[in-house]
Amino acid sequence: MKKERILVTSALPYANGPLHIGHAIGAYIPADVYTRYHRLRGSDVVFICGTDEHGTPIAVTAEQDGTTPKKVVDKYYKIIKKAFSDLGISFDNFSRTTKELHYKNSQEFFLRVMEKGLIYNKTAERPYCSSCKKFLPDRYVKGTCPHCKSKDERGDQCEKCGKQLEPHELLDSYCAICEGSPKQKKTEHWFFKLSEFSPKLKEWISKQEHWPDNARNFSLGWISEGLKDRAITRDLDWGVPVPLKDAKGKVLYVWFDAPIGYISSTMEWNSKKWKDYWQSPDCKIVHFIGKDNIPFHAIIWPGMLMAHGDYNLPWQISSNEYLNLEGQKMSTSRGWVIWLHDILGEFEPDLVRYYLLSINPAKHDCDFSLKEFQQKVNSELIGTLGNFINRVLVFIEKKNGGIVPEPTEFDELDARMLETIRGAPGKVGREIENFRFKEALNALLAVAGEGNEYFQHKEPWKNDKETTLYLCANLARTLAIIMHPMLPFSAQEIWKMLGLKGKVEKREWASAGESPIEGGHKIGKVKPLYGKIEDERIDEFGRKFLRTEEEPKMVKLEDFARMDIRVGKIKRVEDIKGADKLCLLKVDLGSLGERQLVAGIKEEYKEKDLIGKDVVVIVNLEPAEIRGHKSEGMVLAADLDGKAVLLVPEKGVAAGAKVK
Ligand code: B3M
Ligand code: ZN
Repeated sequence: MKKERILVTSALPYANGPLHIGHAIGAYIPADVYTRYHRLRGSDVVFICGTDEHGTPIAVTAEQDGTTPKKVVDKYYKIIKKAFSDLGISFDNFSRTTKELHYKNSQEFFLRVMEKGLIYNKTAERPYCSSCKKFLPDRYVKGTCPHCKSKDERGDQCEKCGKQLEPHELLDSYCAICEGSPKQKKTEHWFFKLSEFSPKLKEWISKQEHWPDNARNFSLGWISEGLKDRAITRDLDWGVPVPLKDAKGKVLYVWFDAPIGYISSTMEWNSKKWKDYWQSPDCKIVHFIGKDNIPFHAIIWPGMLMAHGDYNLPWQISSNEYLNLEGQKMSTSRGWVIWLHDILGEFEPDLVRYYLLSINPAKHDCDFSLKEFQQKVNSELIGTLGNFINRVLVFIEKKNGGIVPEPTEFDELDARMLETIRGAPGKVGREIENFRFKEALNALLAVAGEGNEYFQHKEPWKNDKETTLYLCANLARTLAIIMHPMLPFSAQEIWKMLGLKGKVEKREWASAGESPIEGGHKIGKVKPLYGKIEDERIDEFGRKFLRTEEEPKMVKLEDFARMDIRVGKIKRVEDIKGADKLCLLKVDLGSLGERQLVAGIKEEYKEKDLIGKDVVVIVNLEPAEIRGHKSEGMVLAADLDGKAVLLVPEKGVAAGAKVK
């Protein structure tokens, strides 16, 4: 049979920051599962990616950090590449769009489409910042989204409602660098005649019945609104230069060059074979992306490819919905995010892959919660899969000297177990082939669950153990193969513990349905597959990496000025009976006299350390009664992991001195 030929791509991440868990499950883990599966199937599959290093995302980051775009991309290319490798994302090639080959490809692509009369130039008005002395394309300009009225959105796309934007559409726009208000100024740009492709794209997309609803419905909806020509150049000095004499200071729009990066990365992988994937009509190109990238991959990119004419159109576009974090939208600017390097620094990659796949937001937005991560890993992954493997292998090691016994006769349960082994690759494989990754994980767990039940019913500690252990050892091997796409690290661990040679990834998928481990086979050294995630570990992780505070609310200077804050000297300390945390302070506030305050510092400070200490007190807080004691103000303290640390003036000042 002819091998299936597939090119898998994952969206090229912008090299302007590290990756977080939302990225990982959006476009990378599913693509990796799909690719690893097809490798085992013996498909002719190549997995391509790289960093997207152009455009205003990079240029703005560089300006804000006071550095150069080149330094930004060099830094994040390394960080991103490492995170992917730690997570086990098995790209065949991971390139960068700043490579020479890619500049050449993008410029040739542009010229080719222009020769065909599908790119034209026109003078247009664009926002210009006169204090920064530059045009403000895309993310250089911010303002209010005209659709959902969300504030401080970027000029290319609204994060809140997801709509594509043009910089001039923003309301109350301002320069992202100096916050000045831009003026409209004339400038020349080159436009791609996307409008011309409306009928062709519509017809083509209508035929893609195998596309998921999100990509297909969205695209058809967009086309029915009428496609407009798109400016594909920008006034910017960072990017692929427009290859025309009269286009000085202009670069290609990042969304024009980035998808061409898929082709460049494939060429870089193999300078001859790339054509088998991009030009041979039997190749299926599968793009894995996040949902905000649908318009580019389902419409604009196919339109560009139709215009160019020499390359295959995508076969499938698999995109995930958003991942929330503890019930809130993730936001990198607010720090409400879990970075991949942080979570991978603390937990094994397969635990992260497992949990993310188990909540895979294919159809709906999903929520990442640390407690659920802990609970699902402990009860499902360890409780079912890890438990089966450990139980069986420890039993073989302890009760049979590490040797898989020769089977005897098969009873009904044994025969059913043999069927489970035979059917397992089909059950999991079907789901992966249909891009149903969560379901594939569930099918895998169901097979492990059947193993547990079988072992329990057969009671090998009481009855004849031979056939049971023989079948269980073979089922463990089956599991190692069928879990490899999803949990590649622990699949290899099982392989080793089973005493099998080589790499599990070199096996054939269908062979997972066989039982080739024979009686007499010696297994390897057994150790627990995964360690349980204890409460302390997950709490500690949350404290360290999940900033729970909201963005500070702005107050006016007048509001602050209304507070009367003074330095006071602690004169006496009294206990409050029955209170663990509270004590009573008598504080000298100079001209305001002595005041009594209730303070929550009993656990942290002893009486003798407090007497004579200068502290900072809000003195015009409305008096309150706490535990039967009057409190006329508040002592200020900083929070150190839930413990109070008193604020004290850096030098001696008189009691009653104002804080301003
Ligand atoms: N860099 C957008 C993103 O990271 C963009 C994807 C390009 S894929 C060709 O969300
Ligand atoms: Zn400015």
